[in-house]
Amino acid sequence: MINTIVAIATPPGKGGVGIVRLSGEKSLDIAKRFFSPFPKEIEHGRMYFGRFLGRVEDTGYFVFFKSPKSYTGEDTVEFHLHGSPYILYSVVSDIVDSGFARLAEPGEFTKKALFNGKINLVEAEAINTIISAENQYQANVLSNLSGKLSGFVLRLKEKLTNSIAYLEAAIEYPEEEETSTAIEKSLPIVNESLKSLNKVLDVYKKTRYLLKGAKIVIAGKPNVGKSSLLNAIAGFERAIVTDIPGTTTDSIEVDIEYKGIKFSFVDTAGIREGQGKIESLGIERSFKELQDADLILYMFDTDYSDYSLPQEVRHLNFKIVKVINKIDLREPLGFDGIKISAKLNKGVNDLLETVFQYFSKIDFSENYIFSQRQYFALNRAKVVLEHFLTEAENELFPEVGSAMLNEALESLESVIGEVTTDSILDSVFGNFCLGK
Ligand SMILES: Nc1nc2c(ncn2[C@@H]2O[C@H](COP(=O)(O)OP(=O)(O)OP(=O)(O)O)[C@@H](O)[C@H]2O)c(=O)[nH]1
Ligand SMILES: [Mg+2]
Repeated sequence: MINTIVAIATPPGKGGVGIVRLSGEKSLDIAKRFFSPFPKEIEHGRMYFGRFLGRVEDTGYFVFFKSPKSYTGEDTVEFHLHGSPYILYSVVSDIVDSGFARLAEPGEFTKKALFNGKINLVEAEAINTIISAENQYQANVLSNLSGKLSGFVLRLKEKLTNSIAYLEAAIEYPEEEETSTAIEKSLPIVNESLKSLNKVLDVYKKTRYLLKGAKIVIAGKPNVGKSSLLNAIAGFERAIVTDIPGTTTDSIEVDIEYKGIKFSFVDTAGIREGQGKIESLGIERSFKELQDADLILYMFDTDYSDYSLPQEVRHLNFKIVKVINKIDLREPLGFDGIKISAKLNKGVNDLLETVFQYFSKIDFSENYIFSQRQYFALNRAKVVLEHFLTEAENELFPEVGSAMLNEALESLESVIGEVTTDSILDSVFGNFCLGK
């Protein structure tokens, strides 16, 4: 089994510099074999200038990082050559053909870092997210998040471990420790842990749009100008606009970036009753989009005098912004929302600004979670702790209580990778790219 791995670390395509990265015990031997002149004494982290002598020759640098002071924790070599895909591929082939190294799997460098204790699972996830950062938030904030989340989980773990200790003592020495006092003693700790978990989970629900983009759904009755607004936002005729009610029968999405946040605007079929099959299916889809929206723009036009929200969307009130369109036709009276003319592109910028303000008000410094996986693991811990509290109201034996808290502990450990399974690793490393 060949343990040394090699891959191109820079993105596919041409660039000024391209890096081929090696990790494993044979790294230095490979450098010795292909790089000339090869220095007599090698210093950790120093760049050496010379030539890579393979089927293609190229001038550049190589650098050696000695274990454990490298990204993966193993001996690592990087060749910094010219960023031509042809050169880099032939360098990798030369190295693989030498029999000293094999091609790395996607994410394998980071996986090695994880297994060698250089980083934890949360940090591995952060690396992948930072690599694919698409906006300011992801790039700036994520680098701090992994430390925050790990710290949060460790603090919580410590508290629960203390509680488990009380319960275990009551199980071991029932004569000294009253079983009911052991449960009572752990109640405030479980309560407090649950509170902090709830807070972190709630903030995630409000801020997850920063990772995947905020979904803004444009809804309303047929013909009010929803598709016209989508087109105004897109800056081109994305959706078909006609004066026939029921023109849009499917959801149409347009992605834009505004002040560093990604927004996906979704135009939907106008909501009305008793239509044909296609339109009804479209309307059903509109309702689905509404459920999934981070924010809803509910649109009226100046033909209407009743500006109340329909029954079906009223319960989503907290995230609805009312918009009235076609103000070029007449001035809406008594309307307490945003006034626009999609056709004349009037007020559309103010609308975008309002949408942006809605999201920028959310305080994401409180957010610790940045993947679904982390969310589900913490949520499982939360559910178990809630269960503990309800059971404790009746009668909870220390054995059962301890088993529950251990289950919560395990969920917490799975967040930072102290407990890992193949499915956890797959979910973290499944979308890594080569060379990372
Ligand atoms: N005067 C005026 N007409 C508008 C304005 N916005 C849209 N319209 C017109 O209103 C009609 C309907 O516009 P659409 O954008 O297709 O409306 P919709 O809400 O998408 O309609 P459905 O897809 O049927 O639900 C078209 O004839 C548009 O030209 C506006 O600001 N002013
Ligand atoms: Mg439409």
